[in-house]
Amino acid sequence: MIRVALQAKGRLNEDSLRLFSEAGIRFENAKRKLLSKSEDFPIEVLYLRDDDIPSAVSSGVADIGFVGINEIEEKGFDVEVVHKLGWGKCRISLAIAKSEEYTDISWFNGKRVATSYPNILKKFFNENGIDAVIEEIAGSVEIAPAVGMADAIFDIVSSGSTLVSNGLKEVHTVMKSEAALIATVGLSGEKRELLEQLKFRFESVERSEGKKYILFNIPNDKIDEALEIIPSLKSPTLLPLANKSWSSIHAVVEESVLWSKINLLKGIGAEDILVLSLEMMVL
Ligand code: PRT
Ligand code: ZN
Repeated sequence: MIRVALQAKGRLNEDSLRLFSEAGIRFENAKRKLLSKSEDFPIEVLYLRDDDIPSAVSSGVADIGFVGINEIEEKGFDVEVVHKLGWGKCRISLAIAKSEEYTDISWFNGKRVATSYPNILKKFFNENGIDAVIEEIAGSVEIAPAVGMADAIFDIVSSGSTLVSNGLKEVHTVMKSEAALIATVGLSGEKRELLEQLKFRFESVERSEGKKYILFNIPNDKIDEALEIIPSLKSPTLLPLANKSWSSIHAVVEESVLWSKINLLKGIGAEDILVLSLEMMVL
């Protein structure tokens, strides 16, 4: 049995549960219980605030967890980052009032900066020789300059629209973050084996993202041209049809180029083109 810590509610909760579900693992009463098991895999889930996940995994209360890299950096707990998940992407940036003239990082000397990430900011200021006052606040950081609590903020940004609507501008990105699968350092035996199985499933799901499965029929003398149009990860599948002068080709194609490939295939006489969604690519 392995125990995973997931965010109880918030930005990472849904994507975390979706990834487990796509990997064939659902949890009982996912919304109601703080600790719930799965019938599909020897795993139980512990729902926590994201701030508490690094310490839970570091201490072994949970064996693994999904959390933003920003929380790991801020809390400073020792954990193994097993796999970056590619979602929950954001940056942590310094922002100041739009009306202020910004020169360079030395602007922050002698200023007060409000943040919920004091440790990351302290380290950044130390490394850059900046002498500023850090005001730690738990939330509503972006309002601090307008109410006179601080001259600037250091906070998470993704689209940037929260900054704009509070009359702020982003002037320096200190770190980039995304969600990651983390584990207790030195996890071994059965738990390590289960972690490897999970990682294998997650990677199979991720590999299929942005890809479609395409099938079409093509006259035999056009097979070579068709194969040039759809370079495949592996050799595409080529099947004979009842009509002996035609064949069927099956392949995996990047979604971003799907329509241009379909046009090219139609141009060389492909027919009965079917596009299917792809759930997993287990290599
Ligand atoms: O209750 P709990 O403590 O678990 O949740 P929380 O409120 O601390 O965290 P939550 O759910 O807001 O975010 C969880 C994680 O998602 C963060 O630790 C980041 O790793 C990641 N993440 C990704 C973000 C954002 N994008 C993001 N945009 N976390 C917060 N934001 C905030 C941002 O600070 C701003 O106030 O969302 C607002 C909108 O951002 P803009 O730039 O798109 O306007
Ligand atoms: Zn939090």
